[in-house]
Parts: sequence; C-alpha cells; structure tokens
Amino acid sequence: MTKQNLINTKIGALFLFAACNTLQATSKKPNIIWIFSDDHSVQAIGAYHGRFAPLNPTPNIDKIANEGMRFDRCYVANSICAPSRATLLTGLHSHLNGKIDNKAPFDHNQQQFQKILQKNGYQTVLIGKIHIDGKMQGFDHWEVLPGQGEYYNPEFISESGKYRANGYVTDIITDKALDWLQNKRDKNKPFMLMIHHKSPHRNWIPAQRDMHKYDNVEIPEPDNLFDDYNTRTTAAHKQKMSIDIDMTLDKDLKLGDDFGGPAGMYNERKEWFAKNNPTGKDLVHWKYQTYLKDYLSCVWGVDENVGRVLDYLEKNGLDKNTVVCYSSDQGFYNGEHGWFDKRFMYEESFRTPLLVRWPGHIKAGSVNTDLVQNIDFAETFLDLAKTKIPENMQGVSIVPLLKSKTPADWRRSLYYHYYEYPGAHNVRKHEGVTDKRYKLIRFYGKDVPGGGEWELYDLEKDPSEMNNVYDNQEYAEIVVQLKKELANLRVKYKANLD
Ligand code: SGN
Ligand code: CA
Repeated sequence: MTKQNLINTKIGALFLFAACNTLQATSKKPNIIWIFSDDHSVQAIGAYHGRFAPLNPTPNIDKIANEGMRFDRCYVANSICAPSRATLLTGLHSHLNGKIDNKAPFDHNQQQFQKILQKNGYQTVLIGKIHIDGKMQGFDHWEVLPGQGEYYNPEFISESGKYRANGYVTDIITDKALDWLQNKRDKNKPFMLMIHHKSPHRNWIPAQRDMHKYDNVEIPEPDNLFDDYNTRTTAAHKQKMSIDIDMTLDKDLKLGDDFGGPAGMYNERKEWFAKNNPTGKDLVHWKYQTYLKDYLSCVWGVDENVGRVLDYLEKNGLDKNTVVCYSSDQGFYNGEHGWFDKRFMYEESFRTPLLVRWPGHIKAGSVNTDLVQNIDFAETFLDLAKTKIPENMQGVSIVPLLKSKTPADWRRSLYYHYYEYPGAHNVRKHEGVTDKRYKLIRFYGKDVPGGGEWELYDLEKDPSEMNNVYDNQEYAEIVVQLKKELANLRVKYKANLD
C-alpha cells in the first residue's frame, strides 16, 4: 500500500468511526428527569411572565423553558394531589385508576408507565412526594415522603422501611437524586429519574436562607382578591379556602409555635403582629402579603435545587441526552378569587406548568399552545423511550408537539372531574369541558340544589372567570354545543357519574 493509500484508509476509518458515534448518540434512548413540585402555579414561574414576574425570578426553571419548550395550555384531569399523581403513573383519568380523591385507595398492581419502562431496560427512580400509600412498584429505587411530607427533618419511607433525614426537604430530595446519579446508577442503562418536591405546598415553609427574599417587596394583588362570587353558583360561595376566613394565623402564617419549622424562625413576624395587630381589610392584605412571601420563598428553594440538577447534568456530560421536564401536580390560587388551595376547574388550579428541554429535538425558546393534559404524561415517557404504548392509556404522547409537529387531529377539548366532597376546603363535586375559548362546568352531588348547577365562562372576554354567562341567551348555542361535547368526552373516557 502506498503512503497516500494508507493515509486515505486511515481517514476513511476515522470518518466511519465518527459516523458510528453520531448514529449511536442519536439512536441512544434518552434519559428522562421529571421534576415535579407540589401546588406550583404558573403565576409563580418567571418563564410564564405571570403576575409576580419580574419580582419572582425562577432563573433555573426558566432555563428549561429558554432552552426548550413552554406549554401554555397544560391542564390536569382532577386538580388535587394524589389523584394527579395516580394519573401521572397510569395515564388514566381518576375514575379508571381508582384514586378519585386523596383518600381513595390506590391499586399498586395496576399498569403504570414505570413498570413498562423498567421492563424495557430503563432504570426507574422516584424520590420525594408521591402521596400514595403502600409499596411503590416498578421503581428500582424509591424513597418517598409518607403522606404530605414535612418541610424540616422529614421522615422518608423506602423499600427497607422508615427513617428520618436532617435538613430542609427540597435540599434533601435533590441530594438524594444527585447521589443516585453519581453513585448508584448503572451508567450503561438509560434512566427515568422522578424528583418530586413537597414545596411549595401548604403551609409554605421556606429554607431559612431564603426566608427574607421578599422582606421589602410589595407583592402585587390580583384584581379579584375581594371577589364576592356574584354570578357564580353555590360552590364558589361555600368553599373554605379563603385567605380572609380560612387561612390560619398560627400554622399558615406561622404566628404559633407549632407551625412545623425551626423554633424561633418567625419571632420577628410575631413581634410585628403583636405590635400592629391588623384587622378587617388590613388583615386580609397582610395575610395575602405574608402568604405570598412564604410561598414565593419556597419556590425560590425549588428553583435553586432545579439549578443544582441542571449543573450536575452539564458537568457530567448528561445534559445532551437527557430530557428534563418541570411540572407540578396542579396549579394553585395565589389570592385570585380571594383564595389559596386548588380543586376548582377555574384556570389558576386547572392549569399546571409544563416546561421541557431536550437538546437537538426541541427548538430552544419555543411555546406550545395546544391542549395538553396530565393524562398525556405516561404515554409521553413511553414514547420518549421508544416503547410500545398500551392501548388503554387515555392520553396522547406529546412527543410530536415537542418536535413542533402537532398532528392535525390533536384534541380540541378537555375533560375535567373533581370528586373530593365532603372534604377539605369544601369544594363541591364537578365535571366540565373546555375548548380553549369557553368552559362549561357542572357542579353536582350532595348539597347541590336542583341536582346540578352550571357555569359557563367566555375565557377570551373574561379570563379571570368572574362572569358566569350560563343563563345569558347570547351563549345559548355555545351551551348546547359544549353539553354535547361533554357527553362525547364522557363516552370517550368511559366516565361514569354517581
Ligand atoms: C392538607 C392541607 C389542605 C390541602 C390538602 C390536600 N391542609 O389537608 O390545605 O388542600 O392537604 O393537599 S394542611 O393544613 O394540612 O396544610 S394536597 O396537595 O395533598 O392535595
Ligand atoms: Ca398538590
């Protein structure tokens, strides 16, 4: 072989080697990191440009949006914690996975996406809040907070039993996730790592380092902080989630000793309150400000810890082939309608954040406005893992949406159903449908007069849902259409009513 031929052969081999590597990289199954917080509203995420931006920067969560895709119309099927998690695992609406409310039992033997991923060569890990009793199945490694979980020195439960950890819950959950990535995973297999934060759930206790973040800031109030529920049906009048009446001074606003955080943490606040003793509307303003400062400080801690995960991925060359998602089990009222908590089908709690980064596949900084629901998550994970999706799952994979290729027949309406009544916060059972422009809701069951009460909102004219136009003749045709759609969706999702 001549010298030139030898050089050509070597160059050829190098090209082949590089091409194989590229092929391997693109055909390699992606890792998935699913960061799921509890009660984190879109209003409190910088990337959504909500009411608290730019006052409430979430630079790390925003990084996922800036380098990936923001979903503006992602909704839940049942706006409450445990049901939302059961839907996440099963890809089914509540009435089919059985976890219709926080108290209902969950059958762990049923089909769940992580079991399928595990069988298909993925390492599956769950760390943090799941709010489902009993032994988790389909996870190679799981360490969860029993029930609601605690903010400080939380108890954990794993395959081998219970123990208590020291420190602040958001940090601990992240430490455990990073420890698994660094020391426990099999580097030859793809993984699905679910990092489930308790924060910013009630009673909103931040890390001590973050508790003064909003001390000298005036948090903007929503226009409807003093909503009188005029035009709304009985449910909105009878709820027990008002900042004015139901938010407690001792636990929620931490003026008592037994609030769940380190002793003395809120001494200054206690002193201020004893001296100033606000009453009437002044008290509502103070409660609102204090609640939001605590809530946003909790969000700060979540954001810092999202940053730790993103940094780890970058430093360890894992960022390129890992799909990173950020979402929450539902939205939350940050004073809208005078409320905290969730449950209602109104936008603030029905909607949930969804941000996804997947380098090389998602166009950086893109925004999707298609109707997406948490029934879609399980199928999306299976699709990302190039695994067969079971026919009986009720969502649709959003992978085509991630690639900016929404199918022409993508859904045009969503079904919602909330069941926990009687229960905490006294929100009546209801079901409903939305088609982006309008929303029709039917409250029903015990204590609902006349066997059912209806509300209709024109979301374009009334995005804050202050004006129920169900009885307005101008909307009569819309009501007929949406009732038909609701009936169709009940059939489609095999929804049975009491
Ligand atoms: C607790 C909270 C409620 C909350 C439910 C359900 N009260 O009961 O405010 O609605 O959990 O929340 S608290 O005083 O214990 O904080 S969920 O996120 O688990 O659905
Ligand atoms: Ca929740």
